[in-house]
Amino acid sequence: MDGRKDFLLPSPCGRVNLASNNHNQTMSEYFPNVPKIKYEGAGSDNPFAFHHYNPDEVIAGKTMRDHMRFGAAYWHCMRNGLGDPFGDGTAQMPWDNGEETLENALARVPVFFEFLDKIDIDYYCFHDRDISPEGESLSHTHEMFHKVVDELETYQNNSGKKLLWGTACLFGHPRYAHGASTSPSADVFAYGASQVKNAIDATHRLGGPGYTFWGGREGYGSLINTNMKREVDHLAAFLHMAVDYAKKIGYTGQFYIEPKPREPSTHQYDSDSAACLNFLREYGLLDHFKLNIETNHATLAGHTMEHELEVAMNAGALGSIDANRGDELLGWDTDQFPTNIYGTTNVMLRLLKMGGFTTGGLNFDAKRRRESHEPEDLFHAHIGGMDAFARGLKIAAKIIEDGKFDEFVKNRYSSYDSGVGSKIESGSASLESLDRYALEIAPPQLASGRQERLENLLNDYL
Ligand code: XLS
Ligand code: NI
Ligand code: NI
Repeated sequence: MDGRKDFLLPSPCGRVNLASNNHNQTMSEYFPNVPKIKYEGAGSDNPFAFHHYNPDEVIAGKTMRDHMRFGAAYWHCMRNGLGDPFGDGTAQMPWDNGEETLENALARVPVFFEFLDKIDIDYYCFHDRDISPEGESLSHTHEMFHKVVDELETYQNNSGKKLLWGTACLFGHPRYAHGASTSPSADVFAYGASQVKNAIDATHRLGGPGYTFWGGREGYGSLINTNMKREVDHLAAFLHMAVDYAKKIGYTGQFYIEPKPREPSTHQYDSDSAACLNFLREYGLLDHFKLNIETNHATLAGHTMEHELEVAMNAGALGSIDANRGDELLGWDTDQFPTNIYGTTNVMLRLLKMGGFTTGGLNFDAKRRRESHEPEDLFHAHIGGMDAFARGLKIAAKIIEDGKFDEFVKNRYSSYDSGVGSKIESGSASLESLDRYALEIAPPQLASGRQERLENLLNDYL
């Protein structure tokens, strides 16, 4: 352990270790070496160009821009210093003086909007504590928050950029060590409620079509000191309050829950799509919530992303996507940019079949590697993710158009389309009627699942 210092896990909201702490500069351009990123086609070798994402190209009846509804994460782009459990942040942010002040918070806004403009991303997402710091009191915190929201509103109006969803950071501050709505302290619950009220106000004001709950610390470290039933009841009460408040102020945006099984908690109550749906049903919340599914969280839950998407879709509850990927060799939320075409194809296949997003989008909840510390790396990272999804979209559209997989799967279940199968599906069969039927037929003959043949076919499209 020599030479290794104690560390705090870098928080995705509001805690930055800056490698370079130059004082705020009044610059008109924060990324002077980066041009506006445009589509140049697959033949281009310009690293500052899209090679596949052509925003205005129409695929399967819609422009790529409208299919994707790409979002950038304020926390990763503006607040993630790229620290890790073993070392400080490395990210160069010459516009940021490292201070937790309103002035510094306001100074980040133009940087972020220049980034959105140059990368040609239409949407963004933020936690309250990404955009503004904790104050000396809760009211001071809210006051600074709404000042930065004013600034964001001005920049949105001047640029046409839009909020995809807002959220509150109920996991970074030490007061949330035991959770927020699941904290054993009712006062902490109240603080969390106050933050959420203000974050919903801000999301409403900024026209955000969605609001996300990621229960960062809504879980437990150990059951030895935990009343799980009370905690889950409290979580549900908290979400019901949010639903009631939205109704009261006329906020009609979509609420999302973002499943994640663990990290930072040992077990999080929103552990995967199925657990979230069960919780929402049990507490009468399913009409008010959809899911925001994140690829790396699916991996941590021991599922594929497509599994998580299908579970949500089958319940009519797929709302939005946090686009990233994990590292199969590491067991934590590495939040890497999505570069795996197989993965993006599988996501886009589901999205196309669902008929696309309504309120949601593909939010890059992703960060650069600690070694990619220069501002221009932000661009390379997002370009790669956008191109990977563009390729996934084109491949998925072709697969659906050809219909080969759909036909195979349809045929695989065709015994349910008529005869005894249709009676089973319509509910008119019983154990007794099936007993009589089974005794009369020859033993069932099975057809091959052809998994390998289909995997070969999928590879032919890539
Ligand atoms: C953390 C989550 C978080 C949410 C928003 O793992 O992905 O970033 O997306 O609170
Ligand atoms: Ni996320
Ligand atoms: Ni995550």
